[in-house]
Amino acid sequence: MLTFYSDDHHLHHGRCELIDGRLMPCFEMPSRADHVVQRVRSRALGEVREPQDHGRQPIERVHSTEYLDFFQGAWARWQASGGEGDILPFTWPARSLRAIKPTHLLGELGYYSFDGGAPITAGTWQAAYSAAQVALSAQAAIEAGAHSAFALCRPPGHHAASDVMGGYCYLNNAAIAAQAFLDQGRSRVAILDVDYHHGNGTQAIFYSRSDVLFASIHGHPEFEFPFFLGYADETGEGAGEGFNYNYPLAAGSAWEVWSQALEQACQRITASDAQVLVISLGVDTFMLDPISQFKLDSPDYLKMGARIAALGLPTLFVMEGGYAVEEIGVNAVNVLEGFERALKELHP
Ligand code: SP5
Ligand code: ZN
Repeated sequence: MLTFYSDDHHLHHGRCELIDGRLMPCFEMPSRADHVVQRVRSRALGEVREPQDHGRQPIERVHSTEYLDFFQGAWARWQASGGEGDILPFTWPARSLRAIKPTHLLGELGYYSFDGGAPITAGTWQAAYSAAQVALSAQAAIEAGAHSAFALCRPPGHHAASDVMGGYCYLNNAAIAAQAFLDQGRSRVAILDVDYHHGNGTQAIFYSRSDVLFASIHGHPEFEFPFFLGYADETGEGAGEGFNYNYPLAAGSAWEVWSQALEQACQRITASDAQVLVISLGVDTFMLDPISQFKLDSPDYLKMGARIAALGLPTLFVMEGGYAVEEIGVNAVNVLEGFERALKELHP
């Protein structure tokens, strides 16, 4: 399997996030992607390629121009106003307030975010832009005939909506790639989100559309971030009714329970007539993940990849979360190796 990867992710390194009332070093750190690319290389999964630059246009198919302009220009404005340290929002237009965009940078950041978990640093735009190009380059490889590809994106993307950042995410890499498939002639794409957290951004982007089926398996929003989306009764609206499926699971869920949700999601994908599959590949479902509460073990990721392969669709894997840094490479690459092994058994 081809991997696409850019060293530009190192340009994004937030200092801290608020966890359980304490400021902690950001769990979403550069060594995550470094471990994954090292594992890709040590397992000889296949060639690792630099992304090509597809420009801002395919990103604008998913994100609003105003949002992108704000994000791209935020650091220069911060510096010009004498700001030091990361740009972090602290006020949001929640119920009882008005969602009018302020002129102050921190007000505008509150307008364009849903939590304080997405710090903007000097290199955040460039890192996120390159991650989107990584996803688009892997998408292009599949459009050019590859059966699968791995977009080793960092920062991740699935919490980002059209004009909202949060949850370590700025640009929705999986959604951008899915939209590119549609723009290049595919009529339906399925996105399967296996990250521990609900892919609220991806769901929001495609919620009223029938050209993208979205299915997500995640910690129940009653107890887990992002708390305010991801219930099972969210099945799409308007033309999108029947094209959104959520599988919220209890804390402590291990493979036996998790794999039943996977089976249901896979059956929905098969029934959807999707021509291509995008996997939002988070491995924060791992038992030792420091911020998550599922109990998958490393060999389970091989089985996950095998079940995904049985769908028989061209498949783009897009890296999302996973914070057990020592094991993230093994777990992520296990999904890809399980996928490839199963393909060989299905089509020797
Ligand atoms: C892409 C992705 O996986 N984003 C996840 C963002 C999660 N941010 C909130 C983390 C809250 C962690 N609470 C953990 C409590 C441990 N005692
Ligand atoms: Zn996650």
